[in-house]
Amino acid sequence: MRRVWILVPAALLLSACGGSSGKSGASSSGSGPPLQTVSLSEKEFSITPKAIKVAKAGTYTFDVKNDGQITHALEVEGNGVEQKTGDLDPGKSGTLTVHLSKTGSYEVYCPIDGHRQNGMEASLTVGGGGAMGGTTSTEDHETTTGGTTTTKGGYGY
Ligand SMILES: [Cu+2]
Repeated sequence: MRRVWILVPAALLLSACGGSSGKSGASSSGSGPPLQTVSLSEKEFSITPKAIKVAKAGTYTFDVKNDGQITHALEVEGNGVEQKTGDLDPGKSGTLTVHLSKTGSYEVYCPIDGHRQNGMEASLTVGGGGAMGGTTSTEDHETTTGGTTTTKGGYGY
């Protein structure tokens, strides 16, 4: 009857090893606390950074500062989302908490008349969630020298 004593612990060990394979990723969806705060700067007429990327869908807070001389605001739009700050006087900051429930592209722009057409827009990309080590690259914006905006593409006034 010694065999029983040997077999039982062996069986326990086997089941202990094989049983706990693979965590089922409990993805907490819904509106939790913001995953990240994205800082933006606005002036005439640009939004910095021009390309915003976040790793996955979720709730994000946009912290926007008006570094310009006139009133600006910030709107985030796309995939069923449309939210904006109130008017931001020069030197003021505002925050906008947005639930980006879908991956894909969103538009970020200044909703004040004509500002977007003059260049106050940025792209926001929400990644697929599989990205390892969420890289928030806010470094790849072009360095535009000089304040003269000579990019008048449309003359439809
Ligand atoms: Cu503006």
